[in-house]
Amino acid sequence: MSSPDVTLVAILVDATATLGAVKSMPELEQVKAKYLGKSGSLTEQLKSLGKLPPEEKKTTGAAINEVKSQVETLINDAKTRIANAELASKLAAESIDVTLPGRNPGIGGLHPVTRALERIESLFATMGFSVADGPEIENDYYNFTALNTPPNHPARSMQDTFYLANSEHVLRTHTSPVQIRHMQAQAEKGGPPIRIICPGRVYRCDHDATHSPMFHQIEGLWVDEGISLADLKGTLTQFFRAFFERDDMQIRFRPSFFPFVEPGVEVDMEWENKGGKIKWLEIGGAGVVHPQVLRNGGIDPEKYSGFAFGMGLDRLAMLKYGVNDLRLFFENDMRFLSQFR
Ligand code: 2NL
Repeated sequence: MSSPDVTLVAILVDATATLGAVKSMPELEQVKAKYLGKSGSLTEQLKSLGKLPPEEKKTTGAAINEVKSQVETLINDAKTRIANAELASKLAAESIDVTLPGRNPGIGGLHPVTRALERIESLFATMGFSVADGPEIENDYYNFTALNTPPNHPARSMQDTFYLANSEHVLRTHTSPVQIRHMQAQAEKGGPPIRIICPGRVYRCDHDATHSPMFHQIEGLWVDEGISLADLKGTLTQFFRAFFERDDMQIRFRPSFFPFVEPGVEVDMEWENKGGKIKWLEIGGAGVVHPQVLRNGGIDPEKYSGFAFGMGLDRLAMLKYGVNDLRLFFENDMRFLSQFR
């Protein structure tokens, strides 16, 4: 066996090199055990002290302890170095580059039909109309009977109307039932004046390029003493000119028939197509509210009269924003919708 001094120097040289190269905490623990563990080289040195003659114990013991404390210092240095390196790499991995542009949260925008609706609502508001709504599932009475629709009318057929399984309820085919309900509620509160528009989803058994089983309608109703067809013509002409921003737009009223009005009219507007040709475009229906419909709404037709109208909201949005296929409104394709943001 070599002298303790030579061995101690060898241990110190070895520890300096090994601990200088250690890269991780687990590795450091292993290296530490190699020198200071239960059977580590320095521990073995201390154990062998007992075999030495008493006069050598003191100096050799002091030498071993000196090396031991140097190895401990090396271990602490390595620990600090590894901890710093681990922290640095963790910080690098988690670093936030505050100069990067922010993530776009995609704030979205209003659907073109909603945009058209908000525009229509605010235009009618300037003429004193408020907005009313009601249930999309209606009973036969409010959807048909109260509107003077005869029992055998084709609109009542299952070909045209979605019936619920109980066959008493339907998906409303127009928003007129909202107006009946509103007249009844208003009758309880002393009757007219009534000036409302009723926008909303309506449903019909129809599906092709120009028809969707669900679409949007907007109806309007003005009931008071002395309201006539002249008020209807003025109100709708004013509305269409404002909506399409065409002060000289011509609106035409053609005699027509709907069970809930008398007289009834079809409303056409002047429209310039792509070739620059002026055409008449049918845009809605209207009329003077039938006396029986007023009675069904709890209103005395001897005292009051009114006009009502209905038009397709989707169609108005298509014309306003130049959309040529109704189905685009309901497919929710972002390539289409994002054009309206
Ligand atoms: C159309 C036809 C119309 C009405 C709707 C109505 C409502 C009540 C009383 C009387 Cl409560 N009339 N609404 C009147 C005439 C025509 O709509 O072609 N819509 C797109």
